[in-house]
Amino acid sequence: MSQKIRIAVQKSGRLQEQSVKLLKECGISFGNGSSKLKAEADNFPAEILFLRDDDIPEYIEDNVADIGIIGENVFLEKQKESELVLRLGFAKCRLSIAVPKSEEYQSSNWLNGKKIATSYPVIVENYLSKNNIAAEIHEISGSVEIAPGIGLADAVCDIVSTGSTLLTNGLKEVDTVMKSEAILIASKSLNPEKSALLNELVFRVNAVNAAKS
Ligand code: PRT
Ligand code: ZN
Repeated sequence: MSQKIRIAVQKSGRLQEQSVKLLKECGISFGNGSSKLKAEADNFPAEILFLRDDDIPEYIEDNVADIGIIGENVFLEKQKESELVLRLGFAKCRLSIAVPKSEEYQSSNWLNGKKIATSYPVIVENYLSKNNIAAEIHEISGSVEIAPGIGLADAVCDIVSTGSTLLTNGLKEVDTVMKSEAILIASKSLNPEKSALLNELVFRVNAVNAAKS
């Protein structure tokens, strides 16, 4: 019985275009799924699933998808059963602590007793315990950067790319919690046939990336 590997990519958002482009550069051709949930590849035993990035780790853990492309930040936050196979070099950003510009921030001790707004409570919790800081985490799902301005929190921990969003909201970046980029993740329980397909894909991605550099 020949199997198809199920590859999860973001349905829409910052990872979508480059994830699809990478698969196509690997010679996997399929119809674009902006309105669909899945697409069959014509020339590779694969099915592409279009999902919200946050859901991808869970779909892999639940064996609905076999492999997927997500940001390393989401991979670390979700703590699901899957493994990091390859860093892909796009969607580079960092998860950083930012505080109001006027604050005199010397070290992470400043955060003691403070309230931090974030969409990444697990990662922030680890950062706080690693640095021996007792702070309150306030989880919000979007527009984190406005939290200090409206009195919801003293600091934020959010994704930063150019830094202009922080700047417009009167915040300054004071510490990098982690660096992130798009990564390929895979289920830890692929059968031999799917493992072979993953190896083939990794081989092609490496060839594509080597040709670019
Ligand atoms: O709908 P879905 O849940 O699938 O998407 P999403 O809205 O959760 O994610 P999306 O598409 O915004 O981002 C997907 C992934 O791209 C993230 O998990 C990161 O790994 C990565 N990435 C890279 C970024 C950025 N760059 C980025 N700049 N994710 C978010 N941002 C945000 C940032 O939070 C800030 O508010 O973009 C804003 C602008 O950033 P500045 O610093 O350039 O101003
Ligand atoms: Zn998301």
